[in-house]
Amino acid sequence: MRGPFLLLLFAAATSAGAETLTGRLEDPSLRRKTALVYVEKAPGKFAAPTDAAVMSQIGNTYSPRVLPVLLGGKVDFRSSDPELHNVNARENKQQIFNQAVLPHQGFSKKMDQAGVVHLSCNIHKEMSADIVVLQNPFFARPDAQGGFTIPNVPPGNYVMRIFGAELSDEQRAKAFKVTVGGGAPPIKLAMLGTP
Ligand SMILES: [Cu+2]
Repeated sequence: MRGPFLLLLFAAATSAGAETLTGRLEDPSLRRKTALVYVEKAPGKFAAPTDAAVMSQIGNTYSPRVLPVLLGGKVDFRSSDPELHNVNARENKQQIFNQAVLPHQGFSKKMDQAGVVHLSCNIHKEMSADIVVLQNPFFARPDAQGGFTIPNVPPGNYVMRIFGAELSDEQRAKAFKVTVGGGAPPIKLAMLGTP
């Protein structure tokens, strides 16, 4: 009884026909600097988790340095510091909001536009972070060897992108064309085309 029952449970947890996307960053410099790999756009709408993601201000730094959130998701900005901060949020050089954060206080914002939101603090120039607002949940943080695994991706052709604070504009803008399913091999991401 036990074996077949578990198998059924497993099948129900995966969407029909979905594949596991596995891949690797080939260039050593990409491996060092990439915090996030993600599918730019996938068909369908994806509900954001109801729980807010958290961006902390602690010891005059933002933590985490790169925060992925799903479009429509909420971010709680929270300060653990005894001094005043603010959150100056810009996307494509346009200011989205700029809000003061009193010591040990915070506020929430809904992220309703896909893209990279850069955060700074006007009081502490060293404070810097990015929120990557994603259209779909197909993203991963690569491991130290550059490997990544994204489960439950519907078969198809996609554009993948990479993000990291230290990546160049060219690296951030690079569109990696990938195929998922149909026996396609693991994905290799390299700046000079896929080998
Ligand atoms: Cu500050």
